Amino acid sequence: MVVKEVNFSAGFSIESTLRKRVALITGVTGQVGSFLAEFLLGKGYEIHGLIRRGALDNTKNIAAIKDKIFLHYGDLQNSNPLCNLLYEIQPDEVYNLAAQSDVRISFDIPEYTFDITACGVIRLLEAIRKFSPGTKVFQASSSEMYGDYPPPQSESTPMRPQSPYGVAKYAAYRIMQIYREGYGIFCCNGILFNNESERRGDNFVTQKIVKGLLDCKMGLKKNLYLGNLNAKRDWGYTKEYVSSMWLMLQKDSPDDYVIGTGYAHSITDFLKEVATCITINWENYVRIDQDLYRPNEVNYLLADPRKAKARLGWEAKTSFQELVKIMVDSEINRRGV
Ligand code: NAP
Ligand code: F7E
Repeated sequence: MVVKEVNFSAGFSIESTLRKRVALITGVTGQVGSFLAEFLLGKGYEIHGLIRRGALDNTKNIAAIKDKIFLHYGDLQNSNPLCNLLYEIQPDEVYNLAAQSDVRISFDIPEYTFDITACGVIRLLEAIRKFSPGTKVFQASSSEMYGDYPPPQSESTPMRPQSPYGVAKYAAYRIMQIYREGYGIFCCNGILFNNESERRGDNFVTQKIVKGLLDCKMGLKKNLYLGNLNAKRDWGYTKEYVSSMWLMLQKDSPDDYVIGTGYAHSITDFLKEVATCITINWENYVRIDQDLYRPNEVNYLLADPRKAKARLGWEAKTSFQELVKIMVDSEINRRGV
């Protein structure tokens, strides 16, 4: 077993310069995890991904890189495989992207959401503390933690989560800080505002609108049913967010950073932008379904990302209009129309 130093300030140890740096990504099959794996491969890392066994193949997002990374079956619900994995691979960096990430669904399965999204982080941190304490850890925290606290939201904004998902992410965020302060583990929270891409899951409103309006345009569907159109989100492009995660772990000391664009738009704005791209009158097709409203809504999320720019040199470059176009063009290409 390779024994590594616990040293926040020395950059890379001699031992780590002699071998490839090793990263473990949980949630590697998701939209963020797949972009991060590609990014780290480009930096020469040896990548290990934690993957759940499913009845159906869930590796669509990593199809192009599957042969270049090591996949390990496991689940954040289960400590033993996490402990074994940390002991065996002694990663330099762990990126925890695994979560029950759907806010709406967290109201239906709150207990499960908390178990994965909060307790899962405790399981992972315990495995790191016991078997690989020199490993640096990135946690995908969420702007959903701010809940109804008015915008803009920065690292010092109070958190008042409004969903089971938000509460679970807040618990995980605090646990990360406790392991940082209490055990000296290099723990960083990236407080990610909404980030989207051509790999976004179909349940989330951006992808639902892109695919739904295209279905209407092609005559495949008569209507697109949505909930609250007035909520505002700070939407950025996932592909460029992953470098911020890596940058956090390259700093001399661990810290928490807001990652977002600094611009917010409503769901209606998103509808209008997609409609412009594909030339359709969205109002003819969109219908409101009260069942798609949430028991509690988060109305307005807007990042204040100045700390990330000042300390990491990171800022979002893709505009709202460019993001929408990326998602629309990708879906049009996929359909071959
Ligand atoms: P996503 O596409 O839903 O990906 C979630 C990943 O977690 C998938 O790989 C999923 O695996 C895995 N996963 C779920 N439950 C698991 C479990 N019990 N054990 C192990 N793996 C499990 O989400 P994303 O958009 O990539 O987001 C990545 C992370 O960032 C999540 O933690 C999310 O909460 C957080 N976040 C995202 C945003 C955003 O706007 N995208 C903003 C703030 C924070 P399967 O393929 O098997 O389902
Ligand atoms: O909803 C409204 C909905 O599900 C955005 C996750 O990545 O970002 C994401 O969570 C807004 C909400 O994302 C529909 O009420 C209207 O106000 O796309 P969403 P989210 O809840 O913001 C945060 C930062 C994360 O951390 C999460 O992991 O859109 N909305 N009508 C709708 N939303 C959905 N899903 N479906 C609708 O029909």
